[in-house]
Amino acid sequence: MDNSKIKRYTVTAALPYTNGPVHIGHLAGVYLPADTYVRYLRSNKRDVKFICGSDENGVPITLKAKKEGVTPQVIVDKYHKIIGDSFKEFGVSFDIYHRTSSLTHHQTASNFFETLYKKGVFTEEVTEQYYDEKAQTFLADRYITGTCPKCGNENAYGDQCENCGTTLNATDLINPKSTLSGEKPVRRETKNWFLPLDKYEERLRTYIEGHKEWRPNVYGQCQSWLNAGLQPRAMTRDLDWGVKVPVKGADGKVLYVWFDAPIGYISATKELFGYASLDVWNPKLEEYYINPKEVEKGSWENYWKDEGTKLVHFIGKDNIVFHCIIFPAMLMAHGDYILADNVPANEFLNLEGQKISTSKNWAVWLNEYLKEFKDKQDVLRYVLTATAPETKDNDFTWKDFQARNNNELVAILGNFINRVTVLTQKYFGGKVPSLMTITDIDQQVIDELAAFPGKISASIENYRFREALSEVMNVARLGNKYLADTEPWKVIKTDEDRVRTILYISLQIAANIGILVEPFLPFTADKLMKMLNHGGHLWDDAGSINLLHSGHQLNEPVLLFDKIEDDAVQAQVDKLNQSKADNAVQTATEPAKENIQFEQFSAIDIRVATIIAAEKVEKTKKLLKLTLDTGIDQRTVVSGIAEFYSPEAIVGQQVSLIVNLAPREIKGIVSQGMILMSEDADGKLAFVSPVQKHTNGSVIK
Ligand code: B3M
Ligand code: ZN
Repeated sequence: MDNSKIKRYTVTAALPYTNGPVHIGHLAGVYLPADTYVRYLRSNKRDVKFICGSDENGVPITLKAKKEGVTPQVIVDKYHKIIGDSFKEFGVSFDIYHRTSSLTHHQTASNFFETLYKKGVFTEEVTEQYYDEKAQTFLADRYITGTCPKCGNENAYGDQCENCGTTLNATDLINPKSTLSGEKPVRRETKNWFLPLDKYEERLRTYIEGHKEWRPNVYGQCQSWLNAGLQPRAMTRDLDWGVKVPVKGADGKVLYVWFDAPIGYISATKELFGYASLDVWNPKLEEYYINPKEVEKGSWENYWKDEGTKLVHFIGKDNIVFHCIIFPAMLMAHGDYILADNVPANEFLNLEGQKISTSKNWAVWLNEYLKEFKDKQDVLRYVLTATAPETKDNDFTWKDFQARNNNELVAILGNFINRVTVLTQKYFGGKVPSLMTITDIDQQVIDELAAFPGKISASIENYRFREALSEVMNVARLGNKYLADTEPWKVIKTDEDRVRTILYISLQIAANIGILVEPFLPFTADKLMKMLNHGGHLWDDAGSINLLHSGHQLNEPVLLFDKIEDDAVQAQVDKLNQSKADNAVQTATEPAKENIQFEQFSAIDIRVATIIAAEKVEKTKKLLKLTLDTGIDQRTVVSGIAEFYSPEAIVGQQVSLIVNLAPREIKGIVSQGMILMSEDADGKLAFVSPVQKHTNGSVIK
């Protein structure tokens, strides 16, 4: 969008599902770039609203509630608070953090649907969906598991097999099973309302192709959706949690979560402007982000319906189609709204070489990080921006975290600020000295400094936050180099005026850093500005060497950053390894089998027996031929334990034997029974034996 036409900005960050806390992947992918962008705009005195909230509808929430045996409301209340707190603690400066369970949202989403319905936008279609007769409910995709037709994974979901990554329809699954009742679901007809995306294909193509400046990953994904041809998509679901479908005959149906969630941006904006009556304000929210008595003046509609508004959605790459195809189609169908000018979606952040996974607890949770690295929000903000997955997936490692803190924040940024402020205290009692004669080397530094704000602006406005942050660090590098070249600590012995100039210029560099670093590291900027006893400067002031006046008194220097020691990061690595170990156990453990009746169990005759002879079965690797004393008789059993036990070692060993298993012939030997073995995650076998010697023939029950 042409900069001169922009009157205001609406910046949204994806609404997190309230089915768990947020982790570093969320922060790196969405909330930090969005916050940096918005802070930069504010520093440029632009009119901007930064919108977010909790996504509290949809199956992810109901599944979590089922799992924990509580109502969805309990889940959303819990995580809305945890997530909101994390954002606040990390300085993510939303103008509002709203929630889609609010009345304002239900009304807004419902009205939006109704408008489209009345315009005749939707098509009604009756389709067959799986229905759980026992639980008396239609089953959303995630409530159905079964065998993946592609890879044979027995625990594939109705929408996706997490083993091979294939996208599935619930009806593709072999042996589908309801996760609610364990029953086999039946197909039943149900009516839903579909958004005919195909009808918007041409307009969407024009829209997308008008934005060739979008990131290649975003633009490319949109192209491939369009090229594949768009299909009508159901905008309603048979579910009892969410926004009710405001149409006759739609009992028991709610809006598809991806229909209502993006409307959540609009309802949050409405709420921000005091659209709702006071009794629906959420007291918890006000405490976070806004003062209810000072609702914004003006109209929310300007931020959504005026052509002079630049709308930007920050999201993760798995949300691209919803923000670039489906939501724009909804907005087009409605007719009153502007479309996004950019959708800077990030790729994924991995953790120590593996995909971040909530279910495997392979993550760094923000609420936990803050307990373990107190007051180090900006260290994480720094590392996550410096390694942001802007163009490809990236990896977060604790070693890199430590290295970037120690070698960059401490050694470059912290060191420069510390040197300047300490020297100023030492030589001039903490007062900004006067600028005396300017030499060539000074002028060069002054010129270089002046060029930074423009460069950094260009990077931020093009959503290249990594690049922008590395330029901010270059300002500190410039300062360090200037001090190293001019050596004020030596010159002080011979030429105090020269040192005045050097420190004057260095202090201006420090104050510039305070402005330029603020969008990225707000806590550090704050600390630095307090140290400089200064504030109120905005982006436009950057580049100048007149920010701190001669004679201005600084405050006592404090350290901006401190070193992170090996044991602190080792503790984090250990914690992850523990998750890995816990998971190995969980994933290797066979899923529990279905219940059996007691009669079925007692039909199995298990006895204590002693191995009295053992030999290898020829031409096999795994088999031993054993002779057993069962207390009833002596018999031969063939057992696949040769890789774990040598024949000599097990003579005399007591074991548990199923004595009434029908005889089977194995490699020409008749095996009469089966020895019970336990098998661990790695497939290792061990005897299951009485812990003290029992008479052969004793019954195991
Ligand atoms: N809650 C999906 C997610 O967390 C979804 C984003 C909604 S943005 C309107 O990945
Ligand atoms: Zn599969």
